[in-house]
Amino acid sequence: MNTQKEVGVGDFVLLDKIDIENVMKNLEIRFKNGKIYTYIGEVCVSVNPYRTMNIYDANYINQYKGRELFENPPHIFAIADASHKIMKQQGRDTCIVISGESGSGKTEASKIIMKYIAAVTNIGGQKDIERVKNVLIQSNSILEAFGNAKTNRNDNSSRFGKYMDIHFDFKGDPIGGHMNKYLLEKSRVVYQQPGERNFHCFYQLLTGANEDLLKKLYLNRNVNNYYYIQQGQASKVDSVNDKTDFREMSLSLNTLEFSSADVDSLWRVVAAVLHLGNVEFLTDGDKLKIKNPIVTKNIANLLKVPEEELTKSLCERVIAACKDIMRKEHTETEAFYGRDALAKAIYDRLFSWIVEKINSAVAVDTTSKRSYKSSLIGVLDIYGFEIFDNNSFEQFCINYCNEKLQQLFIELVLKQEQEEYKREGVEWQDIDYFNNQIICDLVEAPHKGVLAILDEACLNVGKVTDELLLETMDKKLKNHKHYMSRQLKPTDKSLQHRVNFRVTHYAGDVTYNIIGFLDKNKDSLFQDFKRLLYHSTDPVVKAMWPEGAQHISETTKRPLTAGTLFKNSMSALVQNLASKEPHYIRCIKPNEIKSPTVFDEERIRHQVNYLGLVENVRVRRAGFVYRQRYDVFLKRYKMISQFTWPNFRSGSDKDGTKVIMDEHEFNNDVKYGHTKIFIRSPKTLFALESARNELIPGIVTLIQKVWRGYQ
Ligand code: AD9
Ligand code: MG
Repeated sequence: MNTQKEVGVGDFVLLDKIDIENVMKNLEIRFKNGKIYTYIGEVCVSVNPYRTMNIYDANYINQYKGRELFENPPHIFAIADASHKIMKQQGRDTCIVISGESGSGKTEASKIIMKYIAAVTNIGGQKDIERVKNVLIQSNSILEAFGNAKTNRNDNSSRFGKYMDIHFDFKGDPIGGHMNKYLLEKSRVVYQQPGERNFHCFYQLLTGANEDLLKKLYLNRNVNNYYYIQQGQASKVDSVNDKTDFREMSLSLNTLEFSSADVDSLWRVVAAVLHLGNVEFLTDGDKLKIKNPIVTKNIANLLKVPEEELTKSLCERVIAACKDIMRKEHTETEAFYGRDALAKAIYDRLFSWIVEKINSAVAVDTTSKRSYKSSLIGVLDIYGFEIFDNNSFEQFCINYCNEKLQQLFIELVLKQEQEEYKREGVEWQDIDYFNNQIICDLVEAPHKGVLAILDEACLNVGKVTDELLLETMDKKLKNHKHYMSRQLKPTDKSLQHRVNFRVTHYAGDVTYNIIGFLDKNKDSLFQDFKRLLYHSTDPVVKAMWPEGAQHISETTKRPLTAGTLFKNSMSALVQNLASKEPHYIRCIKPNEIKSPTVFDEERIRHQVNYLGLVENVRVRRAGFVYRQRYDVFLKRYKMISQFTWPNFRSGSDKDGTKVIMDEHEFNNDVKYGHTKIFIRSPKTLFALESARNELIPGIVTLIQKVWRGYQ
């Protein structure tokens, strides 16, 4: 058997001394021994192994199924099982929040959880439940094709946030689900940094589609022929096989009941985006023209709109002023801007349409008896904290989202844990931790947060530039500890450019480039495009643009900005998660080079620090390694005392618990709260467990004897 020295401890609270050095040492020993999971109580820390692990097969599933956390070595299955158990036994909604920086293993973790849930449910093999399970699992390849991309941090980086509710019937079998998605990084459709790719689907299509399909879409296989997908010069990715991914995704589209007409429309829209990137303009005399009209002709065919209308809306816009309707020709810059905005919007709507199709394929049948008394498990897999050479509005939103999740973790795990001790009347010495609420405020506070300042600037149409916006931000935020710009600190090297500002996030300093913030926040699209697409003869395309039905002279309310919509969606998400019984997976990225062996001490130490893991262990340990409601505790351990076995009848569950602890002389290590027992040392817990284990064979024999007696 391996000693503790060789494989470390499975729960950080079992360390002799709790400090960053010992936490790091334990992580390293475990990583090097292929133990990627370690607990902090009920929180699971997961280190990305960057290799295929043989720990997810049927044998492992059986080992964890229905077991308690401490009965087996740490595993993500145990967390999924715990979540499922609570949901099933207590009828409470639970959630699993997966967090960690980009490339740390969140999406893989969420897929492992889904697979586990699918494997342990529907023992009876009922057809409708089997269908739901298939949809849940197969939707991943579609979502990843359209929502993931290679970035410089991760070859399969999620570029949207995903929250999936899985509904279960009272027996614990999945009967449906619903997915919420958060802000897709649509700027990637028209631009990629060096070394990055556009969304996977474009490369999958060009590599995996048959000649017939390509011909119908006026495409050829050469990625370099399409401006929108070759800017990063990284179309081949070692760890990605576009051809097999295309096949898998196409099969999934079939399973999910996308009709052949749906699939046909889907690829036509994707192809139209590719062609849009090649549309160029020229000024002939003083008239703006399309330089390559054959391309617009193809796009018009693909989107099923009249070619002249498409050309018109690319070259000019209609303006309604004082009931007069006029046409105004674009400048070349405006035309390119409009073209890119159109490509982004089309792709974004396509993605939303796909998500809605998946949702309807997996929707709970509310008329069925099964949906009666259902409860759910929510699984959250978002885009992780990220820092690139050039960070824009999207990184700002992504990193803000991570701040919100860290805040939720602090609130539920560090703060409420300490509050629980107080509430239960247990003596407690407070443990300090960094509270990132101050950074959330910097972003979201009404009137004075970055998003509010940005919105105010967006109201001043035409007058405010990104540079002026930065000046206002500097004025309003100059005293904030977590905000800095060059204008405030001209000597700071990381702020070389006048257009940069820096936010000190919980996970590190990020320098953002303000250029583009206003545009991306306004997120506007010329009305002409909306009307054009609404009048498409393709029903799928038309349905994506309902607002195009509006007449030009109808005044529309100013839509909410992208930043405000995102802020609202984050606030709803956090509220939703907080209302459920949470489980946490905290993912760690071991190195920057995707190596299965390198334990990059500095990078990991940084993550351990900002995730607040040491504080988490301290709260858990200085407190109590184990707490349990008296009724549950008694049920598990009543067999180890003659006074409580088979039933305790001389008092409350709390009294029964005290009798057990008295008899085994554990009282010094225990506090009795109002509703729960708190045990300080793991040794006591182990002693309780071994006392129970020793008795189990005896009990089994006894039961066997009784059973034989009956035969
Ligand atoms: V991002 O925030 O979406 O950019 P994630 O989702 O945290 O990021 P992801 O799950 O995509 O990271 O993991 C990155 C890569 O690490 C995967 O593509 C795998 O190659 C690798 N990985 C992660 N977890 C595991 C695992 N449990 N087993 C094997 C893994 N490989
Ligand atoms: Mg991901």
